[in-house]
Amino acid sequence: MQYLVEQGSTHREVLEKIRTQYGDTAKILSHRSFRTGGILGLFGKDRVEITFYIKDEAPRETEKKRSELEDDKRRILEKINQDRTLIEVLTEVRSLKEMVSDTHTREAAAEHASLDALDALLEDNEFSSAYRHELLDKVRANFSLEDLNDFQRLQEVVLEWLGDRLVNNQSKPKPQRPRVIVLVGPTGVGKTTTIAKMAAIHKLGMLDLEPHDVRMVTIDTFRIGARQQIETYASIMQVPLSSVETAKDLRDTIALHHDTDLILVDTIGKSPKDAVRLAEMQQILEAAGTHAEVYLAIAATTKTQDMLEIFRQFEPFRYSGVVVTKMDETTRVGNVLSALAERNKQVLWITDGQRVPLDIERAHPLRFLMNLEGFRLNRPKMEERYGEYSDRA
Ligand SMILES: Nc1nc2c(ncn2[C@@H]2O[C@H](COP(=O)(O)OP(=O)(O)OP(=O)(O)O)[C@@H](O)[C@H]2O)c(=O)[nH]1
Ligand SMILES: [Mg+2]
Repeated sequence: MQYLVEQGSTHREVLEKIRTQYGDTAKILSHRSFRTGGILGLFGKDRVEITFYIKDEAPRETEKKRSELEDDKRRILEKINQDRTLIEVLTEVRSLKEMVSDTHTREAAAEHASLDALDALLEDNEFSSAYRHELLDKVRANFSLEDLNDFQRLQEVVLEWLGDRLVNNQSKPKPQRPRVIVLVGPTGVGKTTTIAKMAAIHKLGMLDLEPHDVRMVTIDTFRIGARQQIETYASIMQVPLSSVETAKDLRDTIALHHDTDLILVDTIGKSPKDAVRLAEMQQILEAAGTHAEVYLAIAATTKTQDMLEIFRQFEPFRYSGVVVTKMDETTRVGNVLSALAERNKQVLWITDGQRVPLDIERAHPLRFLMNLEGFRLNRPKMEERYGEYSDRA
């Protein structure tokens, strides 16, 4: 705070001086009168002195700002009030917004109980959420609210959609000699066992096949146990076996046995993460020529996400079909169906046990559809659509 003093002849004069200079900010503290000049108390002049202080500037600033803000507010309000169009547009936007959110709420409320029930069935069968969404969207697009009341019909149609995705519509490979089938896949999925099963059913002419002249080839020569395993199968089934280590070996073996009907190539189990080894094996397999059919073996127990990753990692082998192994080890097949549908892969064979050669069958949509828990399947209708299916005990 600033203290100041002003003098004058009269009280009034001094006050006026102060007011002119400082306005209302000057606050009077005290005043006094005194005489000045003259001789021996004579001829002197009466004077007045006022002491005052100036109020701090800060409150004035705040007040100024507040009043400025009030002014701005008033100006804006005036502007808005003048601009009726803007107000109308804003009102319109607000009501549209309310309408949209209302519709959403109504739609959510209108989700039919059959859709919830279907979703629960799919989830229970371990279908991936992506495939469940796809199927439910398809139902919404194809079923009226009234149609949805017939849950039995809804199940039948969904089963048909699932089945249609499994139908093997691949063109049959041109018959050639030798037909070469190569089985690749992650470690321990059952490649060697499946090769042995396939060798047996083709040699013996099981599952409506013609008897074939068959040879097995292994490139799994590094692991003693692995070699013994396939040698045992070969000797029990009396199927000739060749071991190859290089691309040249494989090319020579195929050339040497050009009059064989079917050459089945077993490969080394590789972790799909082992990219270098996979690339080495791929180089060897190139020697089988472009006409070799490569199948990917995958266990039915694999999670959807892992299956998708395996599909991706083995893509360089350009496999044309999938063999689903170990179907006996799971009661839920939604994971398999989801992954197959997502990558549009075709299942050719299914294995469901350790018995060679019994536990193998051609993939049939009913094999998967019958495995779905909780779905009511109209078997005669499905067989009409996909052909007869004989389940093995
Ligand atoms: N439950 C069941 N077991 C199977 C099936 N197929 C193979 N197996 C078993 O799975 C195990 C591994 O089988 P392999 O044929 O050696 O598997 P692999 O893919 O050749 O294994 P690696 O060569 O080590 O990669 C063995 O114990 C088989 O008996 C099947 O369909 N169901
Ligand atoms: Mg093996």
